[in-house]
Amino acid sequence: MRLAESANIGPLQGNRMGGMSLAKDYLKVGEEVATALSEGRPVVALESTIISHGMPFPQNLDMARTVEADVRASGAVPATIALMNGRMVAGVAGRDLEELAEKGFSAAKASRRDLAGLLAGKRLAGTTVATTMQIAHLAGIRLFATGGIGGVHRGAEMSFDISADLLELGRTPVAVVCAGAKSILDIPKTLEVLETNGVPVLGFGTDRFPAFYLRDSGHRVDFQVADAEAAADFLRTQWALGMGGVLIGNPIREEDAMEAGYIDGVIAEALNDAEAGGIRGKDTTPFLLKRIFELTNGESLTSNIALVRNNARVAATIAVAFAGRRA
Ligand code: PSU
Ligand code: MN
Repeated sequence: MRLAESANIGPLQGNRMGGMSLAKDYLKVGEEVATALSEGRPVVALESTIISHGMPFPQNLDMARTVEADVRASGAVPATIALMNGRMVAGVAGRDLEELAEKGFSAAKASRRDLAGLLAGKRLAGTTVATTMQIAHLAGIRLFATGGIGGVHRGAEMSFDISADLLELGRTPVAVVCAGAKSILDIPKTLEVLETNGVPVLGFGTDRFPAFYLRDSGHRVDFQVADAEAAADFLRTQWALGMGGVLIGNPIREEDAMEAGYIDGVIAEALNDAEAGGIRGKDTTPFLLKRIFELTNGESLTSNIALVRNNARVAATIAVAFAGRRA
């Protein structure tokens, strides 16, 4: 079955302006990733804002390496994605990965609107879910694992702060495996905006949308998929129709989850601190994550790493199922 072509990059395509002009001219795919893709083998994209802005050094570097190993152990090739030296890189490795982890907040955070500016400026940047989806799609990668997506912030009716992740999911045909969204966000509004953008939300082995540190947000998903084969069938259908992204919620394992009353209190305090500090825009999510880490004495990080690993394994098994029956 041929997959419908996506017009994701739109006006850039076929628009020669001298020198580099096709989006793919700005793309560097690592050798191992390129070989796997050309042979139709399963590949899983991994984002890097979680490395630069989501976790402290050196645990972020350790997490990045461990998650890559998890993807491999589940039968797929990992492709960590970031911006480096004017290129979108799919397959960041070795010293480059270390540099991104060490730089932390002094690396840029690249969402969709930042992409051209950061490439033109040859900046080092972690890519958000939105930008990682864009780059994965350009490279030909269909599955992507992360921790949590960005969403509609609490108080968005005043601030209008809605993550570009939700719009990207509507337009770019990549499946994002996540542990739901944290309650630093307004989860019901996040689900509404996903619906508006035509994004199906699946529950992997559950009918509940997970809430990151918690297995259940109290909200339902649109479709429950029992296993990787069922998820792969869903994706094949979605993309045969020429449709965009899919969000797959994979709940944190029971033993890694946090206690609801406790984490809700911590999140409320972090939100107060953000308000008091006048934190806005793209700084909001990194600030809140850092505060939650501090307020829990690092306990949130342990859960966070556990859930990212869980998502990487599930994304890899879905990638294997997807590649299997496509071949
Ligand atoms: N949620 C997390 N950890 C993260 C992020 C979200 O638990 O690291 C990052 C992801 O890269 C996500 C981005 O795409 O924050 C969303 O940022 P914003 O709300 O500014 O769109
Ligand atoms: Mn925002």
